[in-house]
Amino acid sequence: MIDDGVSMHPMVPFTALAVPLQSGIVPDGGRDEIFRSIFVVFLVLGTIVGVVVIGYMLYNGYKFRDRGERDGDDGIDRPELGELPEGGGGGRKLALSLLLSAAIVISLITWTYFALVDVETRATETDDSLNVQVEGYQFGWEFIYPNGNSSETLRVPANTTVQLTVTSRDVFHNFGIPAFKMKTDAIPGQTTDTWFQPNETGTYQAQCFELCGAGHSAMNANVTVMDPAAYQQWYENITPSNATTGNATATNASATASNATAATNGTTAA
Ligand SMILES: [Cu+2]
Repeated sequence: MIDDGVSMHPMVPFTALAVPLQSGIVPDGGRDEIFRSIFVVFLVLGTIVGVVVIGYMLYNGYKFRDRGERDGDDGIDRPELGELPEGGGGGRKLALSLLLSAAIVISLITWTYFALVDVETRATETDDSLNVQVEGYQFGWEFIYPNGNSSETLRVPANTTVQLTVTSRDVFHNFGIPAFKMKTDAIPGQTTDTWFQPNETGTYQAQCFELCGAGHSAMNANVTVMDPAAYQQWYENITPSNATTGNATATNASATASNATAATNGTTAA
């Protein structure tokens, strides 16, 4: 596959761009996994570079230390005050260190670029992902699903890319779910696209990240990541009136009960 891309194909630049995305070199998965990979790679490389640089500095500091009377005993030619260093090997050390740093920095930039391109582009891809509209208002969030129903709790199936179209009904807000490393503007009259991919079921917190008024600090919403089968069942059973509670059976049952009571009362009165 890689060979095909590099041979005489007219689309070589694009194929070449796609290769790092599919090869597994660039992290895949949820945004949290991608950002964690970037953090770990930078941490490890930074630690290695730091250890090498500081280690080499300490080694030279020790090797060329001032030994007073005993200078010269160990056969090391120490620099004298005012003497210019002669350098070794016609600048080979300098060239090597420049080349190494350039290689490390360029590969890091390229790798990070492709990891972030994936984060950016997945917001607009339309595959079998779930699309939810998010509307912010003073002070809360409403989540509108493809079937037109809405809820105050964002319910999503696990292991699915969830694409969000975010907007606001009144002032500037900012919708974010820290657990999924996702945060985007909610601006009236505009929409912003973003995505996240939850992999574990559970309840997470979404909140507003832009000071929008007196109720800003309480502008939270629960994000419930459900087992896909349970999600499907919930999704198929919600109706616009009871979507908020997320408990279709209970609401229908109580509605039926009150209707029955009304009917009975009616009969008695007549
Ligand atoms: Cu807000």
